[in-house]
Amino acid sequence: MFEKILIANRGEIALRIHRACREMGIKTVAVHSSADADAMHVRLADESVCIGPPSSTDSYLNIPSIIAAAEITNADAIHPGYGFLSENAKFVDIVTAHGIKFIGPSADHIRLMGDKITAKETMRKLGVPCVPGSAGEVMTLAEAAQSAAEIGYPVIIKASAGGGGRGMKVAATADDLSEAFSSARSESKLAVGNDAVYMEEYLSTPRHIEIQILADGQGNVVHLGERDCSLQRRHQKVLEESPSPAMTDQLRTRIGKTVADAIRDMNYDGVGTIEFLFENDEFYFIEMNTRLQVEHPVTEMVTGIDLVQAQINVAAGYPLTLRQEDIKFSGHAIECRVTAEDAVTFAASPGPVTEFHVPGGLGVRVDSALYTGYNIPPYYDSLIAKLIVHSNSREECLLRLNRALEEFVVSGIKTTLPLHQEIVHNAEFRAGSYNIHWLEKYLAER
Ligand code: MV4
Repeated sequence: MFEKILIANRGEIALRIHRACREMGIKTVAVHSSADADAMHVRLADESVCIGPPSSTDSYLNIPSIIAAAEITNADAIHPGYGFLSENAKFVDIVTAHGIKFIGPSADHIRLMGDKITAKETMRKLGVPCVPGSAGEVMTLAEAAQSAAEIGYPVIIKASAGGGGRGMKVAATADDLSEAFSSARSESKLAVGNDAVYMEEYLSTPRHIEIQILADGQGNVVHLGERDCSLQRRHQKVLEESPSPAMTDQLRTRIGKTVADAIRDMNYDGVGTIEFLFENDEFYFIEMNTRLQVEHPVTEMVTGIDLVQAQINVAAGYPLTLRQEDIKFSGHAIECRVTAEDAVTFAASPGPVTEFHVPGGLGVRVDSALYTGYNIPPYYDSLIAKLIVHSNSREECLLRLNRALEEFVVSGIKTTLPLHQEIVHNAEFRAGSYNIHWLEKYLAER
C-alpha cells in the first residue's frame, strides 16, 4: 500500500480524499495556491506545499509545481480528485515517468474517452447502446446533410473534444443545418482547439442517468447502480439522486451488466462513470468520465462502499474482492450541491463566512471544507458544500432532506440553499417526473 499520497486538489474533495487516506493509515500531502493557505484541506493534511499564485492555471493546473511537491515530500502516489488535472492524459504520462502512481485509469483510457467519437465507437463495438448518429466525424456540410437525412431531424451536432455542452448545436430542420454545423465547429475550435464534430439524433426529453463502475484491471468489474443527474442549470448539476425515480430493478440489472462487461473488455481500471440519456425506458450512451465524480457520495450512501478507498486499493494493485452479487442497493439518497451564489440570480458570492452550522442526525452527511471565519476566495469553483441525505425510501428521504435544509445555516455570503428548499417542496420534483429540461424551465417561470 502507498505510504503517502499527494492530493492535487482543493476544497471538499481534497478533504474527502484526506479522510479516506487517514482511515487507511496513509499520510497525506496537501498542495495549495497562495490564496488557499488557510484552507481546511491544508490544515488537516500531514504536510503541505504552496504550488503557486491564486490563478488555477498557475497552481492547481501547474504540472511542474505539483511534480516538484510530490518529489520534495516523497509522495508515492497522486490523487487528482475531480476537475483540474483529473482527466489530463499528459499529466498521467508525466506522473508515471517520475515513478509516481496516478490514482486513476491509464493515460490511454483517459485519451480514448476524452475523444467523444472514439469513446462512442469503442462503447458501440462493446455492445453498449448508443444514440443513433453519424459514423464518426462529420467533416463537410455535404456529409452533415447526408448524415442528418439518414438520422432524421432534429439532430444535434457535438464537439468530439467537447464536454459540458460546449460546441453543441441542435438543427431542428434541414434549414438550420448549415448554421448549426459551422457554429458547432467554430465554437469547438475556440473552446478546445479542435473542430472535429459528430452528429446524433436529438432526444427531446431524456433524463441524464449515469452508471458508476469500479474495476481493478485484473478482470474484476462491478457496477454500483445509477445516479439520476437530470437537475442541471447551464450544464452544471444541481441535485443528484439514487435510485433514479425512473428506474426499475430489471432495467438497472440489464444496463449494469452491459456496462460492466464493456468495462471488463476494455481492461479499464479504477472508478468510472458511464453517462446515458434515458428516454422511454431506453438507455443511450453519450460519454464516459474517467474520474471520481462530485456526486459519488450518493452511490456510497446506497451501497455502503467507500469509493475513494476502493479507488486507492485498486490503484495500489489489490484485486477487487467485491463481487456483483455482494452489492446490495439500500434505500434512497439525494445530494444537494450548495454553491456560494445568489439563489435567484446565480451571481457569485465569495467572501467571509460569519456563521457555518451544518445539519446532522441519522442519514445526514455534509461534505464541505468550510468553517466559520473562512474567507471564500473568488478564484475557484463556487461549490461550498454537498448535503447528502439517505433514508429507506424516496418519500422518507425527501422528509429528511427538508429537515436537514431547515437546520443548515451559512451566513455572510449568499448560497443556493433557498433554491434547494424550493425544489424539495415542488410537486413535480416530489413526483419524480422530471427530465434534463425541468430545472431550467422551472427557473425561467418562477
Ligand atoms: C444530447 C441531448 C439530446 N440528444 N444528445 C449536453 C451535455 C452533453 N454532455 C450531452 N448533452 C446533451 N446531449 C442527444 N443526442 C441533450 C443534451 C443536454 C443535456 C444532457 C444532460 C444533462 C443536461 C442537458 C441539458 C441540455 C442538453
